[in-house]
Amino acid sequence: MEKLVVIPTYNERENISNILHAIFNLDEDFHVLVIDDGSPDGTAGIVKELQPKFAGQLFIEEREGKLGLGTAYIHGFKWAIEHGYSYIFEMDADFSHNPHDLSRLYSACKNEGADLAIGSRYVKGGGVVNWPRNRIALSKGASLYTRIITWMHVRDSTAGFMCYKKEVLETINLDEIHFTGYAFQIEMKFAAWKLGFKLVEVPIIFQDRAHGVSKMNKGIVKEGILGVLKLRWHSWFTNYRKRVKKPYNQRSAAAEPIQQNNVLVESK
Ligand SMILES: Nc1nc2c(ncn2[C@@H]2O[C@H](COP(=O)(O)OP(=O)(O)OP(=O)(O)O)[C@@H](O)[C@H]2O)c(=O)[nH]1
Ligand SMILES: [Mg+2]
Repeated sequence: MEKLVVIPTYNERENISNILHAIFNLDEDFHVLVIDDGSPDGTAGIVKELQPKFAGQLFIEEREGKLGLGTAYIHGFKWAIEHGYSYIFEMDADFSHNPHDLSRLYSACKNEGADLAIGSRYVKGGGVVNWPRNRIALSKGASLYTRIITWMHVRDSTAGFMCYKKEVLETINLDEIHFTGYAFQIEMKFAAWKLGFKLVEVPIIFQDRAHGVSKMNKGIVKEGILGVLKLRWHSWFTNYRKRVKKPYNQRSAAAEPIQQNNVLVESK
C-alpha cells in the first residue's frame, strides 16, 4: 500500500488499456485507481476486463454521469486514504503525462523532502510537445496570472501530474475543495502551500493527446479566472487556512506539515 495512481476518465476508450499497461510495465510497483464517470464509450468496461490480469493492483470506482475532474479526484483521494496508501498520484489517461515520470515524482517526495511534487512544464528542463500555440499561451497565461494574484511561487499551477504525500491529503479538508477544472488543480497546490507543506516542481515534458477528445471548455477557463480571485479574497479577508484545514479530531496524528511556505524547483 505504498503508491496509488488516481486516473479520472471520461470517454478514454482509445487510451485506457495502453496507459494501464504502460504503468504496470514500469519497474516500480504502482497501483491504479480509475474514477470513471459513466463514460458512454465503455471505458469502465475495458478497465473491468483488465482487472483479473492486474488483480490486487487495478481498481475502479464508477460514478453516474460526468461530475467533473475535481470531484473525481476528491473521491479518489478519500479512497486512497481509506485504503492506507502513502503516496498518491494524479495523472491523466491521455498520455499527456509520461508514465516514466511517475518514479521521478515519487522520488521527489520519498527521497528529496517534497510533500507535494508537481510535474512542471514551465521550469528548466520541462516543456510541452504538440500543443497548439493558443493552448500553450492559455496555460502559461493561467500560471502567470495565478502567480501574480496569489503570490504562490509555482511556475505550473494548473499542472495535473503530481505526487502527494498522504499527510497532505489528510490535512486538507477535502470537503472544502469545490472547484472542478483547472481551478481545482490550482486550489490543491494553494491549500497545500497555505498549510505549510513543501511544494517541489519536477520538470516534465507534456505531450498533447494523440487519441480521444479533450474535455476542456470555456466554463473551465472561467472557473479558473474567478477561482483564483476567490482564493486570494478568502486568504486575505476570511480565514482560508482554517477553512481548508481538516479539524484535528478527523485526522491521523501523522498528518502534520513539516516545512513552512516552501516552493522549490528541482533541476533535472
Ligand atoms: N471522471 C472524470 N474524468 C474526467 C472528467 N473530465 C475530464 N476527465 C479526465 O481527466 C483527464 C484530463 O482531461 P483532458 O480532457 O485530457 O483535459 P486536458 O488534459 O486539460 O485537455 P487536453 O489537453 O485537451 O487533453 C482525462 O483522463 C479525462 O478523461 C470528468 O468530468 N470526470
Ligand atoms: Mg489531456
